[in-house]
Amino acid sequence: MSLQEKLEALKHETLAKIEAATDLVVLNQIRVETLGKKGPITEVLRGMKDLSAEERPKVGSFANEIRDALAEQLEARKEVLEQEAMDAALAKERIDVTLSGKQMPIGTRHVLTQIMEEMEDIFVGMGYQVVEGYEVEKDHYNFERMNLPKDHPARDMQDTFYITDEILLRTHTSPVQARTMEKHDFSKGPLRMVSPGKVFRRDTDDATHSHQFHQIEGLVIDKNVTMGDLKGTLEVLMQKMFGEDREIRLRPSYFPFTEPSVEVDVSCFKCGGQGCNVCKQTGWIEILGAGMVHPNVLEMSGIDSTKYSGFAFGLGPDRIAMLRYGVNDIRDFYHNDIRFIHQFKGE
Ligand code: FA5
Repeated sequence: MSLQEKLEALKHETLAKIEAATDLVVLNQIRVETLGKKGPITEVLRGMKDLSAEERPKVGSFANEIRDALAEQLEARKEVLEQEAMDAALAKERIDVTLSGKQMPIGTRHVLTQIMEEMEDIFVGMGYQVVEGYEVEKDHYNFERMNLPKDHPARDMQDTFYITDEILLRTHTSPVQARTMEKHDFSKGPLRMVSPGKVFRRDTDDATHSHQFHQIEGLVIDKNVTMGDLKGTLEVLMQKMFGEDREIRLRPSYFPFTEPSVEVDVSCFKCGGQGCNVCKQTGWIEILGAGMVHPNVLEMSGIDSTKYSGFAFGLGPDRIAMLRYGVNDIRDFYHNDIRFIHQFKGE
């Protein structure tokens, strides 16, 4: 076989290999094997020194032709394979933007938290500060500083979870009054505070009572604070919570820490006062306890009761939420049934 024939055969063989190559690694191997320094073409070119002067340029230019043709085919095939690799990668990474997204369940604030924050906002708008208290409290603040010494019969009004003789789960948010009063610097202005939070009583759970519930305590101390201020404040609160045409009425009551003490009713938002199942046919709904801070409570906190007076109130957000949303059983707030909770998505 002449050199030319050998080269011709090599060309055909290599072109077939190039055509058959399906990936870039194999293609590169073909290039190295055929056109590389140790490849057959280089070998032919190297052996030219043994050829006659006549044959040398012919074989030389033929070998170069074949080398160029193969290099061209290798390049062309490389482009095809690169394009195919790119297409395959794009197809694999393809994102279908029309697919619907995964729904992440989003939590909501509990309806009682929402109600309490709504009321806090109303008070902040009237210049009150929001104060946090302790759920585990001293008997001293929960009772004694609230004018309920150890043997006071009115302690029975709030059946208590004791931890030790002196430590208990607070039965109301009123101890925050005492803690705030003793710290307040009256030279800087009057005291206006609300304190929301959990309270605990050994009450038997039923539709309107829970052993754990919430209260919002309110306290204002200044010179010349009157019962009229208390009434006006609570009227604003109730109108914002239950509608502009709500009215309130005060009924005499008893709390050891206020004198006089009142129970506050709001005119029924459902029947407007005609009488219905929500207000038990009375036209009024009892909503909170309040009164003028007892002089003993002021004095025990180091406040001169001849100069200062104040009002206080304690309302139950659980009951307010029940009234507003028509919830018949307070225990629904605490069972954490997602079907119930999800009804109050808030804004
Ligand atoms: C008190 O706890 C007084 N500390 C309120 C107060 C503060 C009066 C400041 C004067 C001055 P009372 O026990 O009535 O009061 O409770 C207040 C409110 O808490 C009630 O009107 C009611 O809405 C709510 N409440 C009381 N017991 C329960 C209970 N077991 N479950 C749910 N809510 C309750």
